[in-house]
Amino acid sequence: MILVGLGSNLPHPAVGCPRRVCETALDVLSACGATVERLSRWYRSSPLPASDQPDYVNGVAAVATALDPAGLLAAMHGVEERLGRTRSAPNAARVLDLDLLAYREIVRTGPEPPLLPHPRLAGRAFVLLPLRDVAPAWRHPGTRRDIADLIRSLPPEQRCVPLPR
Ligand code: PH2
Ligand code: MG
Ligand code: MG
Repeated sequence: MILVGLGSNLPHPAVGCPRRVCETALDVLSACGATVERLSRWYRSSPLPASDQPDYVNGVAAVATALDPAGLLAAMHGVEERLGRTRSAPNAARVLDLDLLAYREIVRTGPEPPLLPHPRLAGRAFVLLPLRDVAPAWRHPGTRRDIADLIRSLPPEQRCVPLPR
């Protein structure tokens, strides 16, 4: 399973609202060599850490690709750039964020990106809830904890609710 996380909390001037940005990102990513095999529901989530930024739209896609992890990450950065992402401060509001969450069973802790699985995946409802939609039997390749267990361990205060289809 190769899993990509999507997030947006700013509109794109031409593409539209955050949800449209995420949907468009998947079309562009498919054209760049990673085709979408399964897609979660879209979720509305409060920014983490809590701030007065707009809510995010988040989702997770399972993709099929011949690219290796570094190649896929480069393609994802290309999609972010095509959709007008400018990199400012960490956790700043953004038009599009694509994160490589997991690449099959690979565990990689450095030195170069991508770190796999994504190092902050476990504590985030906006990753784990959509991840369960696409891969309900998924296990963290490093810790071997399954998705249900990870979701049970989430702190209760993270708001993350599915949007109507
Ligand atoms: N991404 C972040 C930081 N905080 N919060 C939510 N709800 N959704 C995100 O995608 C998100 C975030 C950094 O990538
Ligand atoms: Mg991110
Ligand atoms: Mg990112």
